[in-house]
Amino acid sequence: MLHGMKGRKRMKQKRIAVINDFSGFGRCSMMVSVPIISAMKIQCCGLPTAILSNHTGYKDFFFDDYTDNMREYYEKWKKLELHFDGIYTGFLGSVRQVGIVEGFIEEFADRDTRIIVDPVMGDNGRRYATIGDNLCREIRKLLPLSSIITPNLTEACLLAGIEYREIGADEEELRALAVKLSRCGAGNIVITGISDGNDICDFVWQENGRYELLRQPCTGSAHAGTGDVFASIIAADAVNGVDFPDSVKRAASFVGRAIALSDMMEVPSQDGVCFEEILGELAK
Ligand code: PXL
Repeated sequence: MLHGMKGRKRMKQKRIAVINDFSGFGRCSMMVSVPIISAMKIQCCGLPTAILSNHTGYKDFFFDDYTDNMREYYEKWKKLELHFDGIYTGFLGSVRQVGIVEGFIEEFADRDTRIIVDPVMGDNGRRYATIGDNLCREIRKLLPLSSIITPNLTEACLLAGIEYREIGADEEELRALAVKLSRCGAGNIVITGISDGNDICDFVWQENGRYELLRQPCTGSAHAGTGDVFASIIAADAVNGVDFPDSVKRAASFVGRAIALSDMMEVPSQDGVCFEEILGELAK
């Protein structure tokens, strides 16, 4: 054991700042990112955007907007002279938070910092309860700063400013959508969770214009928080230097298995996926 530790000591551990809400119950956002990114041997540091008792998919929730505290909070990180190999942004609780995130990136990112933007705005063609028109428009401003974005189809349409419809796995339509997002400044793009018959597909667009549609059999029912599980794996892999399409395959496979297990264990769809059961696999 000592020998192994000695070897590890020489390798510098990577560090990701996660800018996301803290929803105490429901297996999403920070509660998902911290265990997953940590399991992948990266130090995870959290800047909360809001504190919720449970996510907004439940009928009722406590919501404490953290906008007014965020700058003062991260100024202390500046004093600590922290550096991040990755900055991963998720759920934003107010329009002003977009400017705060831009400020954070300006302060903490250098040329090598990977910026993962998960534009958390909605699902199944509908926006989440707290996401208004202005916030939608504002979130677009983060695209030019991104190395990777991870929208689902609903979010990709909202970002591109087009009407949501079930495109399915039409590669030409998905390519056109990715081109639009790329023209808005996005780096690598993965449009996640596209339903096609009995399959779930992810459309992967790389900055160099290469694209592919990845497909796997649907393993079970839709659960909350799967986008957060997915994006956390993508963020950790990105700072670990994993090839983007390989990373998407790994994230999709992990989420697929977590969904299957959640159905087997009868986890209610709102309560997220019981990823804890297989978290150890990500450490390998
Ligand atoms: O999983 C996305 C998400 C994150 N954070 C909050 C949410 C949701 C989805 O409903 O409500 C607060």
